[in-house]
Amino acid sequence: MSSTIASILEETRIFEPQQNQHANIGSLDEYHTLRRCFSDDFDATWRDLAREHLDWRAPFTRVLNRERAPFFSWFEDGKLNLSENCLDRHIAAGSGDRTAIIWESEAGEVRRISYVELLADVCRAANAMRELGIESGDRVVIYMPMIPEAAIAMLACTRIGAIHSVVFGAFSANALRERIEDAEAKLVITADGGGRRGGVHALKPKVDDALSGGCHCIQHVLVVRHAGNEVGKTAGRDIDWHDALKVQPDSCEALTVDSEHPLFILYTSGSTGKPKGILHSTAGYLLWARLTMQWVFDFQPETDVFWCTADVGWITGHTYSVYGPLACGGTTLMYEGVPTYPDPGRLWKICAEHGVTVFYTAPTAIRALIKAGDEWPNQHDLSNLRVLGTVGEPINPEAWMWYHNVIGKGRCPIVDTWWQTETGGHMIAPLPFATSTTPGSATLPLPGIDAAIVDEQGKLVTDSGGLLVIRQPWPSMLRGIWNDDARYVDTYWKKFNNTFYFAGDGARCDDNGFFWIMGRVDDVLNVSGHRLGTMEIESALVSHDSVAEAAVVGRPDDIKGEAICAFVVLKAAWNEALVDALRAHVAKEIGAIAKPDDIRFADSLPKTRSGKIMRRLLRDIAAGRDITSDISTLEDQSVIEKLQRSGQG
Ligand code: 7RM
Repeated sequence: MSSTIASILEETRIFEPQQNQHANIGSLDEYHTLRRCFSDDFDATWRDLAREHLDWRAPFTRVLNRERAPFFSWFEDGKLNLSENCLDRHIAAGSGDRTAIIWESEAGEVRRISYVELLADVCRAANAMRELGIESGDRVVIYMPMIPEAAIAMLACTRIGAIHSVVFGAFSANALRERIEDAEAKLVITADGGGRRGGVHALKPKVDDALSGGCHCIQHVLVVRHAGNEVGKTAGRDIDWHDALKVQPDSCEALTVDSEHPLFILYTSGSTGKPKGILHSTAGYLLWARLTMQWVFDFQPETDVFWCTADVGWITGHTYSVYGPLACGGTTLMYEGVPTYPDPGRLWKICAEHGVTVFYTAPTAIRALIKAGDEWPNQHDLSNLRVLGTVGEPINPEAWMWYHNVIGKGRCPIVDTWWQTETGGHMIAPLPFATSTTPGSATLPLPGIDAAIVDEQGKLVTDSGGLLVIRQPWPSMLRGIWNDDARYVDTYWKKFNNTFYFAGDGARCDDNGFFWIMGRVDDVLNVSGHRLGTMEIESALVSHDSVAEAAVVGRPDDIKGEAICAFVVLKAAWNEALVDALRAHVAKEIGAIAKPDDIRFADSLPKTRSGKIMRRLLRDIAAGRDITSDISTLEDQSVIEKLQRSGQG
């Protein structure tokens, strides 16, 4: 058990919610009433919410179809367009001049884009894509820095029914190629580069590299000029985004699609080597993005300035940097740069300058900023903040208390939100003016979400830890894994006979019914809130010429939550240069975020007699802990001592 989890379990402080008459959900009674609506009539409650919160081109006739469980469909026969719900709808309601996106670059440049301007750009981009032959259902890969064009490209896809797949800019050319090929994308939208730590992070060269090694499905590459770095141009394939858009009309008829029309694919790590293409569909995802904005962030589109620091390459960036705020007609802030540039006060300076009211970030960022010292936030006026959120990993009570006192000055509720790429939006989280909070607990399942903790047999557990499951479908649930129905069933449903969704997390429920998330129970690591598969990193390592075998585990890290520790068996003799070479190799195969923090060399890996790598044992060794696992099945007992020594010096 990590030190974070240990301190969480001893936590007893409780913070009562403040009174707020203007809150969207202003009391625990209201929360329970809404929950009761779902337990009284699940379908009718979802039906009413979907009718009220989305703009439909044609009404749906059926709320939830369970006939093909665990493949579910929601709001069948309903027709709508997502970009119309996020843009045209607010303009028609008179909010066209409201700022949709505030963007700030690392160098301090600021752009403010109104709903009217955003719609015009989305339409031009949609028209340009249509001219390039992109049709409804085609896949478009977006590989961009955090600039408004990333959001414009996403919305433009939805305008014409194309399915986007955003690939995080820090992923390598090889990782990009793998995703393009799996999705069989026709188009890549990228930029020359992005601003990072005062320099330029070049993206287009990585696209060139990815495409040179395959990706025959790609017909065109649209390139946004942004960072000003020199990039090559392949005639006939590469097209300048600005040139393509400026000749297009600023209106574009939105394609009417079915509720279940695929909206996007987002690759995420699982417990096998190959990333999974998580598939989301239109209406259900959009409904939940909007509702959770209103419930969990108490979002008030007329007055709030919402800032989610996540990159659009992650689900958090999809739902809470782009779709959630825009579905509500509010203002979202995008920052292109690192949180500590030019100094550790940067995030707080942005909050002060743009009057951010709701701020959402990851515990890892909070921990890094605590280390920098209180003088940084204290230099800035944070009085506009009213709700604070965290996501991505368990938050340790020390970080929670600092966030509460130093950033929120004791007056902002903290919403610790548990959810996943697969869930599309928040699942377990406090409502800021209704739920009492306690450091380290994500508190209660949202209305409509039937979360529970069960044992390996699927039996409810009450007073101890167990596996987190969701017992009823919800509208923003994943619809499958792209091109891999069997893996969808195997990963999420098989464990409990196709009746419960298995999240892959361990959790515990306390006497108040509050949920405490304990972390992954599978071979998925959470490094700085980024999800990485151990096998993914292992396959990257063994693809290096010198490596015979590798095992990767996590070990606790004060800042990152988890650090990556690799145990490597070499084919040939060891030499000093290998550590750097292997780290660089992993960066090339996956991306810098997957570089092992520790590499330990060994003669062999600890295995059971049936040949399974004993990961729990490796985790103890990586953390420098006493060995807690049963080693009686270990084939060769002498490897333990050698492995322990491998970390010294
Ligand atoms: C949104 C996101 C999902 C995994 C999930 C958990 C962990 C996320 C919390 C959390 C404790 C939280 N999507 N996780 N939120 N653990 N408390 N509030 O992160 O697909 O990238 O990762 O992240 O293990 O299964 S994700």
